[in-house]
Amino acid sequence: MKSKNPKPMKSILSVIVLFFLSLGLNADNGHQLWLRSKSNIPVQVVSKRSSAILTIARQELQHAWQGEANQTVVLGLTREKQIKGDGFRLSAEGVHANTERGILYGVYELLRRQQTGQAIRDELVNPSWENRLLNHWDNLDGTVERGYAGHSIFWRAGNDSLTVTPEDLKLWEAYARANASIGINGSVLNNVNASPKVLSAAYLNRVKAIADVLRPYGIKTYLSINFASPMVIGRLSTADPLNAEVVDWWKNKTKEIYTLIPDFGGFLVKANSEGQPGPQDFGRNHVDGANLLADALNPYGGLVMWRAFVYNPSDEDRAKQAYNEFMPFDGQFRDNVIIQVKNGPIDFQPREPFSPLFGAMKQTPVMAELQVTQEYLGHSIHLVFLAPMWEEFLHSDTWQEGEGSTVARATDGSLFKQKHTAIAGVANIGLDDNWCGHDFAQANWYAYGRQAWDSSLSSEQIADEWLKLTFSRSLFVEGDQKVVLPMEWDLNFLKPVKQMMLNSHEAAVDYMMPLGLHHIFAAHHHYGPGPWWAPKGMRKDWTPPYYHQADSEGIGFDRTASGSGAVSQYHEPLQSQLSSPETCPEALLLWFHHVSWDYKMKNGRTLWNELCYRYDQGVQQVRQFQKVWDQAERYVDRDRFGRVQQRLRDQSLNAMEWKDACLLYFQQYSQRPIPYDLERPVNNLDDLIEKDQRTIRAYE
Ligand code: GCV
Repeated sequence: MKSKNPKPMKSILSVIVLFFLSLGLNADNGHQLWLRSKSNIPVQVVSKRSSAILTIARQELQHAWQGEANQTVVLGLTREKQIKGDGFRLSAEGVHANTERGILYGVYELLRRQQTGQAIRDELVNPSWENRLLNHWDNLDGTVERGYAGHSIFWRAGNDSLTVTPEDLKLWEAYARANASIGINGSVLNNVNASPKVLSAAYLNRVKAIADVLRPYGIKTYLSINFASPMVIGRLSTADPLNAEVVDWWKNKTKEIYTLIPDFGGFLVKANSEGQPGPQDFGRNHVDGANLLADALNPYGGLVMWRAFVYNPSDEDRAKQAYNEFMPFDGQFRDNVIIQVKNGPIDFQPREPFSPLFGAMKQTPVMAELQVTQEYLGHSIHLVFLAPMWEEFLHSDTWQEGEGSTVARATDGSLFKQKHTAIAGVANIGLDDNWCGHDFAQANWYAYGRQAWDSSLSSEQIADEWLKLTFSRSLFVEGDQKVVLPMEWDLNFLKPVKQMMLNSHEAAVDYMMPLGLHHIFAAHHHYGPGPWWAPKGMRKDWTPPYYHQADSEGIGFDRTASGSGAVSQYHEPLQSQLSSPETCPEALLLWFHHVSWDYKMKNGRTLWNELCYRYDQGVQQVRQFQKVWDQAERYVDRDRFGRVQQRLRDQSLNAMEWKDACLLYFQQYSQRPIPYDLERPVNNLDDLIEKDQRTIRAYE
């Protein structure tokens, strides 16, 4: 029947349209990261020069300007001694820098300050490190080692693996823009477990295509190389770094790369580590290997980043090995070699002391390698904001040149004369719509860039900026989006969510490996607990019992003079401080000491009870995060809210597994009750072990 009155139909239709529109408002796949701001406010950008970088700087201002309408912003090149490298000067006039890259960074800083409500005044802003890199552990078949956000954005398998598509170009450009906005100026495009194929002509053409997209955003392209490449793709009979043919092969290959990519950054090398080839295979050493590549790169200004992540199944404590292997070479590397050292002496554990190589190698530039991807911190399921961990690390005092010789200062050129300085972060980026798998993992990409730019930034400031840039000041009620007063948003969303982020790393340490425990995760995937894992015949230094050393007396790795002696690698007075359980920070107690179950902690509890309380506290914190997030629902679009809510539920379940697994397993040794005021385990140890073994079987 025809409606007598067409109006209701029209209004039904408009309601349907509105409904879908509001669904649209609520659909946020997170792809825009922290670069959401758009504005119609006109701005007059004045620049005497024009170039690809300056065009981007201008467009960014026009796209997101939030200052006075029609204000003039001057972008100018200058020659000011106080401005270092990519630094810039902000003023009421605009941005001045010694390089175009500096101008671009200044523009992003200006816009960030507008968007986050920070003051813009005359200021000189210099970066902490000259080279601020992301390391991608991306394989040429598109998989990403320790990647939890989908396949590689650079590589893929299949017939079109080397075809550069318009989608590739668009994605690479969005990636470059995000990096530039936080000051990252270098990308290593492939895994350190490197395929030699990346140096073949076909792959180098793709590298060139990527480099061409990254360049206007000030980003240099680097490659991880396989030390045996001259044998595998060059068909030489050796890769001996002192062999003349090998030397020539690297010179020619380097020339080929620079012909395609004149601003190529250099090579990252994992050599003689975890089965990768290296100079030791030919009776040579790290200096021979690194200097070979350094000489090939030197004419073009390229760098070698030579990793110190080395360890063997010897009797020597793994935590001591990199120091023992590299210290004798101090001062022997070319000045375009930088030794890349993971933050801790073992391997990106939830908490480690800093590697003793920082500050100790005084005549060789050393750079830190941080892990942005959460290999040991809950993959892209757990919400763990890593800035506090990196802040703690960068501000750790090595004492190598007296008090205040922080890791940051020992690597940024302010303590030692270094021709080049750098820092690297292992990326957490993949093809997932939101780039990082977890919407809050974007904050770790952001934080890495910001801390690499300015090591003095606090985690609090970084979390504040990221939240303001990533979530809009809105209320989402029944699909309808309304702008809210800043005060309301600050109080109900910003404050609690920021606090959750700031507490999240310590919470993860507590429910995974508190008080200095380390390396007790499940084999292969490194996601859940596995303190029991020690199959017959397995290398001891790959098994958790090697690290926790639990027995009927107590728990922890004795690294004092009566144990492995690893404390001796630290400078006084730190060495003495770490040597005694009374003065060792409790957060690192079981890293350096084997202590009895009844050892009295500073708060009066026994070690066993404290361990129980810590595990419990970690779990309770995550339960609390769930409450914080659920209360934030009104202020977040439905998509992102739902994704984070689901992950927090999974995190809670996993945190409980960690707690139950570790406490029930260690209880077999401690023979003491879990304090009765704590929640009882909800999992059986046998079930957890069986579950772990099933997963391991799936890997093997
Ligand atoms: C890229 C750990 C990781 C490996 C990684 C290695 C490294 O062992 O589990 O996946 O390999 O560190 O940093 O080289």
